[in-house]
Amino acid sequence: MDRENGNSCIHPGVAEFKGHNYLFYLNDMLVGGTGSDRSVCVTEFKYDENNLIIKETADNVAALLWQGVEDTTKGTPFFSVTPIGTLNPYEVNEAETICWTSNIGGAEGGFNGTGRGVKTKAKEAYTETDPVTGKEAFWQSAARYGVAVCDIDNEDYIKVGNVDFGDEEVTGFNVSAAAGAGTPAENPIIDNNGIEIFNPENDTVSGDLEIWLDYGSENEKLIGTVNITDTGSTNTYKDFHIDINEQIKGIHDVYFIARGEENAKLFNLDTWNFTKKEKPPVADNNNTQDVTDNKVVTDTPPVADKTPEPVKKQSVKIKGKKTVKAGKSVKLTAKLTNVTGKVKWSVNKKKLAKLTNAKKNTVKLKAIKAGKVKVTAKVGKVKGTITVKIKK
Ligand SMILES: [Ca+2]
Ligand SMILES: [Ca+2]
Repeated sequence: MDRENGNSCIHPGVAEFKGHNYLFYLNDMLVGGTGSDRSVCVTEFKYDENNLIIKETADNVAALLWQGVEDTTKGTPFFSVTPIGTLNPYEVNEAETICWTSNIGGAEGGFNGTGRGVKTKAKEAYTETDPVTGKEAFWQSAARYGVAVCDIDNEDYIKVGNVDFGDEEVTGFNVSAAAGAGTPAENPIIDNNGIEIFNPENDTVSGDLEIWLDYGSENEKLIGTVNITDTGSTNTYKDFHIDINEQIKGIHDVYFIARGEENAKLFNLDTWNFTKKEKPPVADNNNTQDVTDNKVVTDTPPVADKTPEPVKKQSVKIKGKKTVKAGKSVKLTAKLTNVTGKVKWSVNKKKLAKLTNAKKNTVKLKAIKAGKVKVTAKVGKVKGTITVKIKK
């Protein structure tokens, strides 16, 4: 890949997971990001026959725009990866498991002061003398005590992708959170623009955490709100619980949206999990046998398993860049879930854009004139659409 946004210090690392190779690195693409205020990124890569990393080209770079960011303030696309698994919501999940974070109201500010989205920090401060340098070192604290989410402003949200609820009666939600009494900072650090620099140790003021399924889609649903109150301090974590009574099926994106006072940090989050109604154990009638006169008599005749096959959710989703300049092309990919067959592509305004090079699951959209076009991918009766904006 090319250097992103001129960033020179990306601390990269590679990992192989489930047969995929991933590069983790840092860039400063987010609002308020600078050479030293960086965000973590991940992209998938492949090796060639000589075990060298194949460089990404403009064609196979999938922009992250479909992840919910309509524009990048710094102009260049950035990367995402296709999910290869699902998250179990009934296990205790770290709140710092984040697919995406931003602010639904678009509050800006970044590193200094109120920012779009959340940050993470070591859950507890901890220092010890480094045996090599003899100096006080604090960097082990996250490894020892874990990580918490901080810098949570009004309307900041955390998106957690591909959460598989199965088909369960969801009974509740637990979250480990911390909030203080909102005591003003004793020695705030003010930057050159007069803005208070964010200090993760400053006090928080309490607030609400809303739990949404598929926020922003036509199926969005608020399933509960946790009122997070003063736990004694901004670093004292306590468990909060709310009851939920919802039958939730299948895979959803979960959004945690913070609500509360403006211009304040509301609370910190450590872990969360949903609870579900335990299903009664299935009575095993078929193996009860009486032996009479050498004949095997079953108490109850074996019953054919009449449980219908669960209906699998079918979908066609189109992924790709949502903005393109007239004269340029963009590659769109149809992601099929539980459907098979040929993808039929169509575009609603043929004067503005045309579709070429249709392959198995991809098509090239050639932008002709400025405007908005809707592209549809249809497989049998299941279809998905994407709106692409063509700029002059
Ligand atoms: Ca924030
Ligand atoms: Ca945590």
